[in-house]
Amino acid sequence: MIVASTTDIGVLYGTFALLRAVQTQRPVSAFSMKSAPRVRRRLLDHWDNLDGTVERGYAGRSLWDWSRLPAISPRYRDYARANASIGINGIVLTNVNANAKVLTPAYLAKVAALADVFRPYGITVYLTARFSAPIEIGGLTTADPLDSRVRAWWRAKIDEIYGYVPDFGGFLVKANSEGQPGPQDYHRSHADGANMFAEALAPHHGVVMWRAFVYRSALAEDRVRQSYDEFAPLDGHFRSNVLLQTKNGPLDFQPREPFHPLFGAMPKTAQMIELQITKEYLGEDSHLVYLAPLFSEVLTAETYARGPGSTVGRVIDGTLQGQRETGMAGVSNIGSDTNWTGSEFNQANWYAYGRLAWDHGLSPDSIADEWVRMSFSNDSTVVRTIVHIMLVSREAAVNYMTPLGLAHLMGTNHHYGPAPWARVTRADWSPVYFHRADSAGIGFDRTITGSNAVAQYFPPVRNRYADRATVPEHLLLWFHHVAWTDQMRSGRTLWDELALHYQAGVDTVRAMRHAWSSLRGKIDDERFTETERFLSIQEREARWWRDAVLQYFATFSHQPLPIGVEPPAHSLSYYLALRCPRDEHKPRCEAIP
Ligand code: GCV
Repeated sequence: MIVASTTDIGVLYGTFALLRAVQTQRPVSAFSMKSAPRVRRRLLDHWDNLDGTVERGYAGRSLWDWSRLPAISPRYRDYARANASIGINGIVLTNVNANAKVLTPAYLAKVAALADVFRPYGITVYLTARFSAPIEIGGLTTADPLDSRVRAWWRAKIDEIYGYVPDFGGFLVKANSEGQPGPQDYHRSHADGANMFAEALAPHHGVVMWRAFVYRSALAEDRVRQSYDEFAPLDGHFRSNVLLQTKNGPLDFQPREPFHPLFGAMPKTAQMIELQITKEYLGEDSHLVYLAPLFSEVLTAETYARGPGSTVGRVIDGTLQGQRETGMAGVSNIGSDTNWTGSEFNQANWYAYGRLAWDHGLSPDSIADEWVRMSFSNDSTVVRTIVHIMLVSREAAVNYMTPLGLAHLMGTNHHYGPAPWARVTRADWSPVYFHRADSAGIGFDRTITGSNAVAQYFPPVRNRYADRATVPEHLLLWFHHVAWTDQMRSGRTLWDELALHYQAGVDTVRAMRHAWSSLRGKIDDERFTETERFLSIQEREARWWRDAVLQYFATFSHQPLPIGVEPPAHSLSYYLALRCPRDEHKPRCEAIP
């Protein structure tokens, strides 16, 4: 058996591939494979804060123990090895809602200690840069990217960082988004901001990953238009070591969104995709939702930027438009839990992300098959059963949360559980802003008669989405406001179709639970019992979703539930009472009985 590569790290990856073949019981004697990653930077983005919390708590407590660092926990090495085994080669240690303190010498020494642990595994460290750091820790009165003192400050800071971490990867920046400071505070463009960092990083071969997730107050306009409107005109204005990091969809990591229209629309710009591994809007820890189908749906989506075959995957791997800098980022779901990710099945999403970052053409079922064999068993019944559960789980979540192109019906602070009735001061954070239900119908008109966001796509995608006759039904209400009694392709009314999707979501989770129960005794008790418990929560909460959403929409549609949909267990006022108080940020509000 020969494992060979042109680099040390390549040999490590090859060894992991061989181990994977052994663990999944492939015939090793005939084993021959050649593999190279399709994107260069395969990153995990931690949204971890310096106080040990993780953004909104989705990923538990942070793995990084900043108070003890530079002392090294053995878990850091295990973490690096696990990442290397799936080809991840970069870690952004800190939250995009950044804290400038991480750029001070005391923290840089801690960052250097982590970088030393990760380096042998081929993993480079990156940090988030707070745009206003020159003011907060630099004693300047401005952070204007065209001010020479500010530029000099960043140059010196970056030189200093490379003194601690000679192979530092660069910065990830969230600017002028959700209250974060940025170049627009000084009437400069995103390109001005990004290029300031890029210029200072270039001599060290570092990059800046500039996030395209921006939106202003959207009382009058459509929030999902804004990132494209802001960035598309800047194509060609970014330096070559800037990567524009764009979320998979134009809203915010929903159970289903169309792909982001910026993919393919900036041929002179290196574009990374940002996927969310942590399940912010998908039931967080307790819902079993395997995300490879979601990731793969967007990576294989046809943008038509250069005709057929212009998939999102080919935009970000540079083969479509010739970019040399390429990358993918996954928002990490890893915390300090013993099993890393809070639930066993969340590990599958970490695994799937790494495998797809290596090769975006891999199929969700082959990845699930590998993961189950390596994590549970090679027994064919166990593999078949668990892979099936995983593969149906994402569509189940779409069905019981936001079917037919609905989006953002979740509680406004915690993003857990249904709150289609919620309004908050910021209109574009409110479910009512997104679903637009009224007595006539439901859905956001993004065609020419509405916000016309559909025009941001290339033809023929644009035409397909704009036309009620051709829009895929799973995106219908994303692009159209549809009457409750309009006929769907099935011949049913929209109302009946919606209700049946919610019921299908509940039924699928029940079937997942049933299938799981057949595995008792075939896998270890600990993981069997944990998953059984989570699936029972998931089933109860799928019902919660179905009941709360349908009862609320029934107040507009005045339609009865179709045959086949179970009557709600509680009244609407009961569900309204479960709302979370405005200012609470906890991963879960009141659980329903
Ligand atoms: C890091 C969403 C999340 C925020 C997150 C933001 C982002 O709005 O709810 O918690 O902040 O996305 O991606 O920047």
